[in-house]
Amino acid sequence: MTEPTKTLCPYCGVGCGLEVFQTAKKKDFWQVKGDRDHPSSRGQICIKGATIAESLDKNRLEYPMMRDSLDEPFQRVSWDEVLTKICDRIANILQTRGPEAICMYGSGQLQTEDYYIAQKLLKGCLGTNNFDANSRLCMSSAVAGYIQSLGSDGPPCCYEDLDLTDCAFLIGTNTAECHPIIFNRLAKHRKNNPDLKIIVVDPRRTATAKIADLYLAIQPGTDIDLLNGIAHLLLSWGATDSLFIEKHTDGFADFAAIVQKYAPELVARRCQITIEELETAARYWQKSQKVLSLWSMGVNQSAEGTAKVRSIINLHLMTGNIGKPGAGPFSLTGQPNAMGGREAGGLSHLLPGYRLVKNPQHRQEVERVWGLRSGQISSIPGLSAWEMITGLELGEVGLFWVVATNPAVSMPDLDRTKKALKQSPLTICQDAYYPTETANYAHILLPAAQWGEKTGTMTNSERVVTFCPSFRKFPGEAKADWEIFAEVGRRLGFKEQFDFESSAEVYAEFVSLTKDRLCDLSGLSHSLLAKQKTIQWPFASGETQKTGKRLYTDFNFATANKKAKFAAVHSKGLAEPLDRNYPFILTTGRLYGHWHTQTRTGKIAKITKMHPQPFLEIHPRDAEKLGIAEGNTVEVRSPRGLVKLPAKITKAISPGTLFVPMHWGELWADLAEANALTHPIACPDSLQPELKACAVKVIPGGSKD
Ligand SMILES: Nc1nc2c(c(=O)[nH]1)N[C@H]1C(S)=C(S)[C@@H](COP(=O)(O)OP(=O)(O)OC[C@H]3O[C@@H](n4cnc5c(=O)[nH]c(N)nc54)[C@H](O)[C@@H]3O)O[C@H]1N2
Ligand SMILES: Nc1nc2c(c(=O)[nH]1)N[C@H]1C(S)=C(S)[C@@H](COP(=O)(O)OP(=O)(O)OC[C@H]3O[C@@H](n4cnc5c(=O)[nH]c(N)nc54)[C@H](O)[C@@H]3O)O[C@H]1N2
Ligand code: SF4
Ligand SMILES: [Mo]
Repeated sequence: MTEPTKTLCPYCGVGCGLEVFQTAKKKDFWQVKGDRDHPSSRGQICIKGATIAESLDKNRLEYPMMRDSLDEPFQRVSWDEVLTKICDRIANILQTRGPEAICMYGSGQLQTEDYYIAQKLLKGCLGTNNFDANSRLCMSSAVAGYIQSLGSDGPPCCYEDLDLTDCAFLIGTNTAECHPIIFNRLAKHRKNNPDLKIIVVDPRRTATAKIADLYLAIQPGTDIDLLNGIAHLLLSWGATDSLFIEKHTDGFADFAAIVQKYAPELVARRCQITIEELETAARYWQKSQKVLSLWSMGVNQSAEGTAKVRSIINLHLMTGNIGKPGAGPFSLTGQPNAMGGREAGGLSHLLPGYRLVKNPQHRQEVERVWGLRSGQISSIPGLSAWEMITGLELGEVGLFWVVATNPAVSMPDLDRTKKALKQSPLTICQDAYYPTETANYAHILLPAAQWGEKTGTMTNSERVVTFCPSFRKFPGEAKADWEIFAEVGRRLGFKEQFDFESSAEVYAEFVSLTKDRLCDLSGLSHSLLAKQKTIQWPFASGETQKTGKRLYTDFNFATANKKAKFAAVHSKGLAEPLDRNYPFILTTGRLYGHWHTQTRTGKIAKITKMHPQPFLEIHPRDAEKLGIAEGNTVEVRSPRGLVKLPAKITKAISPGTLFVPMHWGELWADLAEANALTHPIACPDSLQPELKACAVKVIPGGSKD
């Protein structure tokens, strides 16, 4: 057996440590086990991590490919030819239309080094902030909520808090299936501490709800009613931390005034829970010394996502549950390096080091390090993911460069998305695999080296950075994503800006831009990480001892006056109201074994056996009313599209609500795309679309047309 390589699981934001090794007998055959030394997972892994090696060599994209139009087959081309074509096009667009016609759409599955070089190329050298990532569909409400309430992005908690809390408040998260190792840790704490209270808030009774002391099956979109309702009771019971509110927060009076309006009767009616259930939730908050809130897409993917996040933080501020062990508002990141992406400035309104495009000082600081003239970085936030789609519709986008994401499955309103993609004058799809649904809409395919083939870093939900070294050769002519961007930059004349010999040099420059920022990683380097394997930030240069565990332990927040801000927000409910034609709420989400659009997990027998086909969850009462039996093919329509799926009749879903998993795109099944139905209406602050709810109708036997 070879010496194992310690690395990070490239799937979810839990960020489990893996050890990858090779049995000497078989070349390029890899096995994986949990890394017992990794502080975030201590040797545990789930089925996705355990089977990752099986996907490494299946259906890889190995060579650059090109075609002139979407109805032609792809032809293999050389890197030189394809890069010449891309650079000519960029130069032409810059000359004729300006940089705003160039867009890159990236991913929380890139390494930090890839992300950073993409920012430098687009936002720095080309002068457009049109870099957005699939994190827009994922974490952007959490980012906006943290910034507005606490002054900066950055989850304040760590996984140790899972062992120390006396009340875990899980809202809009199916932790058991989507962050299983975090769930296991909480379940273990529960076993050892029968006094621990667990509240789960989700319209679906998921596997997560099974460990709940209190499960609240709220109506989709009523989270703010519930959160304000809990605040109302705490306030009326005098269960607040007045000293904390007084010394460390602003805006309490306005918040309290709003909350007055959320009387238990009203809240219970809107959420469709009982007053007793609401009171029990508030009692758990009141009685606990350390409340830890965990949330994910049931909160973020909403037209009021930022307000939902801020309403969670409100409860923490009014009870002083932040900046101390076992307590705090803890958003669970979805992808393995969505956190690193945020650090590197990987959304269209951000710059590296938790900086903002709109802030002139921030722009200057970045321009200086990038060796650019003052004013080169635009002060206008770039297009968000969905705005890139509408930009294509309007003919405003001349080059659409998609990297490590599969928008032809994961974007809302797929019919509209696909039509827009067909209108694109030039789409580049830079992916590790072929085919993918998005490749069908591309003119150029660039083969990317993936996890295990390039050396870089990733940051997990608890701010732990893990070194991910390469252990396997690039397939064919694939290249690391950052190398592709750097080569384009050099060819466009930015030789000095992209004069990097290795990803270690890229990382060194990136961390220098985090000095004295909340996400201070300036003490990190590839060489230190190669030795220590993991380091939690903040970790400033010159640091000798660990400092990274929790943020805001001195209760000095990242706002100008160091005080956290209460949000006074009303509940608005769902963006798309139900009506007689579309009387059901559809929600969408994930299953334990599959990863997103199945580019990897769809090829792993153990996983496809676990989840053989897509389905529609419907409550027995609704099924009976509509004459639907288990397994019947049912058509579901929204104003935008349709799916036809076998019915899975279950009490796990609330009456009036339906669920479809998001994993089946057009390569994997016919008429099974959850996003054929969803709409793009987004939160006005975070621009994150409401992928968790749309209005639909159910046609039991299928429609005639
Ligand atoms: N197995 C697996 N794990 C994954 C992933 C994967 O693809 N597969 N992807 C990763 C990524 S990128 C992400 S973002 C995370 C997502 O992790 P989660 O957010 O936990 O997963 P989802 O299934 O998308 O949605 C969570 C829950 O939100 C609930 N929900 C819907 N509407 C509402 C509402 O209005 N209010 C509340 N309170 N809840 C609501 C749904 O019923 C669902 O159970 O998972 C990560 N982990
Ligand atoms: N209806 C509905 N839609 C959703 C969601 C939902 O809950 N409901 N969730 C949303 C969320 S939270 C997310 S995160 C998105 C996820 O959606 P996507 O990002 O579209 O899903 P993935 O399948 O993870 O796509 C990642 C792609 O990157 C490729 N890849 C992997 N590693 C590398 C690499 O190193 N380099 C390159 N260049 N390519 C690589 C993979 O082959 C794959 O094609 O979906 C969003 N869409
Ligand atoms: S919990 Fe997430 S990080 Fe851990 S092994 Fe599973 S998919 Fe990988
Ligand atoms: Mo995500």
